[in-house]
Amino acid sequence: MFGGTILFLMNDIVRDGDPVLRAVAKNVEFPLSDEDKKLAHDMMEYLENSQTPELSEKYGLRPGVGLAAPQVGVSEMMAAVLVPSNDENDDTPVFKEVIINPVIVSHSVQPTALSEGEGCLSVDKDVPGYVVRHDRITVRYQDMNGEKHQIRLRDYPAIVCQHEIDHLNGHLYYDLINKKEPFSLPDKNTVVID
Ligand code: NB4
Ligand code: NI
Repeated sequence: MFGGTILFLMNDIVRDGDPVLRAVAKNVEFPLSDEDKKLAHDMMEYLENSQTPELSEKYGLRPGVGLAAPQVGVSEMMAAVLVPSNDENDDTPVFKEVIINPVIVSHSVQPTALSEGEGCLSVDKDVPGYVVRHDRITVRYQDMNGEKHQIRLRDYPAIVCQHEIDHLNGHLYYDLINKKEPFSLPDKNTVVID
């Protein structure tokens, strides 16, 4: 009825405490190996499945808009991002890409944070607080075909990409939460996104 085979389940997601989440991932070489191609497709399929209510419910998938290779135990610079459309009359995603070897080459001074804070498929506990990030970023990455891209992202998609790129460098979202005052915003110009 919905989609094909389920590739990754919650059981496959590495949880906080596993050293792979704290390692700096290895650069990926091109052409992609068959294993890496499958990994890229499987990660994107997890996101698609997890955003399909019937499937996320049936298989107990936590919904996700991003997934980084270290989260499935592979220490490589690869992450899937699927930011769905916010227009009910158009289901074209805002951003859908497997980003490989991504680097943030420049960013705004202006900070941003999600009003509800962040969650992570690899972190079972809830850590409340603002995760302050760059509001606008320029990211250089390669796609699955090895084509090089340099794109600008802002607000929500920029936050998602920063969360994923952080994973590739061994960082978790709660590292960025102010321990004493989790909901303080030192910069008055922070864009808070609902
Ligand atoms: C990555 C995100 C955490 C904050 C913001 C949000 C969800 C994740 C983690 C920034 C990146 C996964 C990867 C959501 C979610 C909104 C869109 C579409 C329909 C449900 C879905 C729910 F699921 N975070 N989960 N966490 N991560 N928005 N949405 N909705 O995606 O750990 O490293 O399906
Ligand atoms: Ni995460």
